[in-house]
Amino acid sequence: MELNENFLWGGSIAAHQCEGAWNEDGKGLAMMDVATSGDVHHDRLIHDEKLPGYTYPSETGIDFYHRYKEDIALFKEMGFKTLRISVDWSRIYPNGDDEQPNEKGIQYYQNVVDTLLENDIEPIVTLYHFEMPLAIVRKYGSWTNRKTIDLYLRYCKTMFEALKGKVHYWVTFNEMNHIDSQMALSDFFTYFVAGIKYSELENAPQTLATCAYYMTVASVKAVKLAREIDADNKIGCVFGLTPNYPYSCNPEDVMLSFKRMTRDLYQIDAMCYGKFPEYKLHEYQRLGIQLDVTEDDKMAFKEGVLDFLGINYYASEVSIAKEKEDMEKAFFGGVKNPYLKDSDWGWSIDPTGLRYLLNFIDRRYQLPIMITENGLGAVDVVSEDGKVHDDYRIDYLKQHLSALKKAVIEDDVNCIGYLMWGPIDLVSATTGEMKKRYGFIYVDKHDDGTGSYERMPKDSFYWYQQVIQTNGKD
Ligand code: BGP
Repeated sequence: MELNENFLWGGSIAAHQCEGAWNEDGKGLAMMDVATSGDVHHDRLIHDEKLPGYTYPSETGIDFYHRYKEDIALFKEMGFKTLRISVDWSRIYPNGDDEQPNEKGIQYYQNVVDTLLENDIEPIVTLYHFEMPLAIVRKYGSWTNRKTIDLYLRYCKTMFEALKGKVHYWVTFNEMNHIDSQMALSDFFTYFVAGIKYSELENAPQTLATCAYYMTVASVKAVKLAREIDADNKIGCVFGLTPNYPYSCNPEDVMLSFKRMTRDLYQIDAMCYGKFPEYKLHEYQRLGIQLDVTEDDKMAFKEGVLDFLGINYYASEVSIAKEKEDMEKAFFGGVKNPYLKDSDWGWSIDPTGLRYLLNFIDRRYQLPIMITENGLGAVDVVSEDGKVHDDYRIDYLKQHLSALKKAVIEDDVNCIGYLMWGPIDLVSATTGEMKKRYGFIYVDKHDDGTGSYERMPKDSFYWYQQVIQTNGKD
């Protein structure tokens, strides 16, 4: 069994987790620049500015900003057909509302994209991967303010024009659904997406709904803009999705599970069906939440239907209506699935969940799907022979690829690509740690920022090379 020859094999990285160079070449402060490394509970701490005495892992990242050529050469060696990168908005408009974009920031992304193209690697560019200029949060109140849509569109326009003819795959947002998903009800997830802390909100339901709505409008407007600038552009939006299972066949469990599984699909509905869904507007009405829906927005939904859907898949969840006290809680909410093992960070490992999710999304939207993230965060040890033997990672990825192939070949799901998350070790988004590693390529950097930053292929590097060469043949 193998996939077709146009299948997009590759990986995904994000600017704030790899670039470093946080204050070089005119860059401003972005939201994630003020997130520290994790505390004992593996949650990152967020401040309003950088404070002395804390470690801010995004400051140095893995130094991709200076080493991108070397890293892209390694991706090429693995045979990557594509690499998904993100643009750090604060490199382009350091204060969010600057009169002119920062030319050095633009130049850097042009250089990265040129290097990818020279290596026959198709760039996929995410415009918003938690890297909004902090100044927009402070001055305009982030996505609670309609003005942020204009600032975002101006930034998108700058990038669409700067990379015109070179980049044909764009992603408007990464995981905006976490503003209002099961997972979002923590400071870190709402901060991640919109730079606001859930626990500090006076009227959280209203604020989160407003942010979610304005981001959705911003996305559909960006889709239209991208097409106007280059008709060959294909534009997607990436969602972080976790399939939800009922703990039992008790209809109460099934109902709760269905509610959770579909809770944050309204944004995807809005982007795929050409209108913001009535069921969500009715729900808001019932809850006394007011949305400022304009005629212009309604037109934007019609004109901004996505070309493809990106899915980040890591784990599944389990719901039970009447939770017993002794039940073990799961990382992503709900209770632990007794049939599944967890990663070292408590994320359930569920390859079948990937097949299930692919089927679910394919049948609901019938749009091309790209798996834009999937991978295993693990502690890697450099052995006495100086190598990393990460057979656990190979095993994880093998199982997930097998599930993906079943979805494509046996279930006829229209999946056009698989991008492994973190093909090179990165700063972890949720914990800020370096010890949570995903890569095919080891980076010699430790949690305190020390290390040579040298790169070294792990065993999985050669395994993935083989996968790509054979188009995923068993
Ligand atoms: C996704 C994010 C990524 C990435 C991944 C793994 O939600 O889009 O940025 O980091 O999760 O998370 P972590 O790095 O915390 O293990």
